[in-house]
Amino acid sequence: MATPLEQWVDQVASQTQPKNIVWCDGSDEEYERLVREMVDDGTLIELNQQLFPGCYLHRSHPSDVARTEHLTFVCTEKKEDAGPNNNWMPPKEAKEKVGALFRGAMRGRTMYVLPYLMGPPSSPYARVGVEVTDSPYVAVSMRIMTRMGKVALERLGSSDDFVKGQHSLGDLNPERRFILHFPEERDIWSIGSGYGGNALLGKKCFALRIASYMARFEGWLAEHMLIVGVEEPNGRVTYLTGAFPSACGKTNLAMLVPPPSQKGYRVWTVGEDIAWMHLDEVGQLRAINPEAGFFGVAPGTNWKTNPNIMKTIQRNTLFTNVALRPDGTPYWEGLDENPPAECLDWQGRPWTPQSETKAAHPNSRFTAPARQCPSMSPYWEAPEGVPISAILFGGRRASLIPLVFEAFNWQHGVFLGAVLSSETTAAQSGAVGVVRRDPMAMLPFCGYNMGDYFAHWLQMGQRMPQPPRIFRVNWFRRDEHGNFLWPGFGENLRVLRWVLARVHGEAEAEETPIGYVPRVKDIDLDGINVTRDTLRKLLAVDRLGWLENAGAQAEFLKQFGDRLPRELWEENEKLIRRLQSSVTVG
Ligand code: GTP
Ligand code: SPV
Ligand code: MN
Repeated sequence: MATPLEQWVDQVASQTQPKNIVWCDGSDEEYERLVREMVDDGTLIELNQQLFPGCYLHRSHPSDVARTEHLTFVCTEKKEDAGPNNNWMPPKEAKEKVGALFRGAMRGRTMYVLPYLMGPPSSPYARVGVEVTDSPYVAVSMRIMTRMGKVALERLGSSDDFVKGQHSLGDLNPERRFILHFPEERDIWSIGSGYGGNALLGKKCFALRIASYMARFEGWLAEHMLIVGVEEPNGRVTYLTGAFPSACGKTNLAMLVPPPSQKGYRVWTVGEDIAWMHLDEVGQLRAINPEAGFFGVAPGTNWKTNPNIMKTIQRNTLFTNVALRPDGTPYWEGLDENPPAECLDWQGRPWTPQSETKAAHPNSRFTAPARQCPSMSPYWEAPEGVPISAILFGGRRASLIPLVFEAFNWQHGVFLGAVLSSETTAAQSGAVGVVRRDPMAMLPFCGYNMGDYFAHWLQMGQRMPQPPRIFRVNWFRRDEHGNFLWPGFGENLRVLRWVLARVHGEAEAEETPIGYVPRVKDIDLDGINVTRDTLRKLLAVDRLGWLENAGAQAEFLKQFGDRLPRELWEENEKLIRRLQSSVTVG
């Protein structure tokens, strides 16, 4: 008798007609063979093996460089279950329309079957997915990003408890590109893109969109969050998670290196993009990182801003859409103070500092094994996860949003997450720098109606005797000349220290209409080039600006109609009342 997995693979094969089928076991030999084949056919370019052993460059199709949210769909039976936050097609229509594109799509190509595990192998929270793909680049990337092959097959056995993902490069034409999710059947169909979040189906498609749907029914949370442990000089380690939209600093915060003046502090990385969080038997929220690798943003990454990731990506790393220097090493904007005199840009064209285009694509990325990161926590694969004491919501905001403030309570914190806003980045196709609301940094990733998602968050709070404290952070506030007011990166530790002190009841704060804001004296400015005056600006609460903002928040929340929990609407009303009374007094 064929297993459910074998039956499904047969079915996809008869639909897509590959010339052959390769079941991947996840071994080193298999990885090396696939890499060799891709170097031979030009899919990968070998980098300088003395300086970057095991590292390769991949150039994607120039129209296929970021997630395409307008081509991403959640196909629930009922439209309102997908919500205003998702594009929607009826499942039957979607399968007919996109099924036509899958028909014969793998002719002349090899189909790779990739069984994978999201979560540490020993964790009760780990889940099995299987991706079939005609892209060997996807196969080797999934080997880095997940626990792939034998370990997943062993876990699955002959069960049908796995998330099915079928992927084909198709013809890479955006007109025929679709990323479809069928959360009610736990299926993913992706065609026409080879790019990360569109094609590595374990990541955003499974671990966020499908998993968030499962989590709602099963009573847990699947979130776009980093997970980090901060060790203080006394040895105490406190774990927190942080939801920041794409390209807003999760990877950097997850592996922060304290500046020299912050002696005795240490940061332990557990995860840098996705957190699965469950309640343990005493109602403590615990987080696991479902991934085994990093798919991180290259531009802006250097030995000063993030030495830990720089160490991680010196070997066994795939670079996508970065520039190539004549000595066979990778380059991107912000890597060195001085750009190379000449190189090949991300499309392989000659580039010099005089060129008007960027050398690397703004969303160029690296794919690297997490275990190579020097700051990985000894508990990063702990089966039960790490206990979470605080949750940060952050985004890029040039004005209005203070460096940090704390929610009054869980419900107010959920509200802060629900109205999270950020300026858009190159991580998704479309305009960059436009302010948009991105609730919990999950707008592109929530696999169901966000009104229901907010209700689920509120409910989770009621199941926790001591829910994590919730904070809003913003490293990106600017002065009138457009310069960042806050140096960011390692210096963000100074903000985390206030967060920890609040968690442990060791710091005071000023109660303002928007939440608890630190006083200037509460943030350590020793050994940093930030004046008390600048810090005052960073922490300022512009009451009139906030009143206007509350109006915009109301508009945003309205779209969820009767699916919006009444509590969140009330939080906005209460905010307005607090602001109004303080404006007239002040
Ligand atoms: P995704 O992988 O897209 O989910 O992104 P991410 O949230 O992990 O973002 P990442 O840490 O890769 O940072 C994205 C960009 O923001 C990089 O260019 C960083 O150099 C920059 N960045 C990160 N932290 C800071 C900071 O504290 N201040 C400033 N000014 N820039 C930062
Ligand atoms: C993001 O865009 O948030 C990423 C990269 O982490 S991707 O996997 O492409 O979604
Ligand atoms: Mn991400």
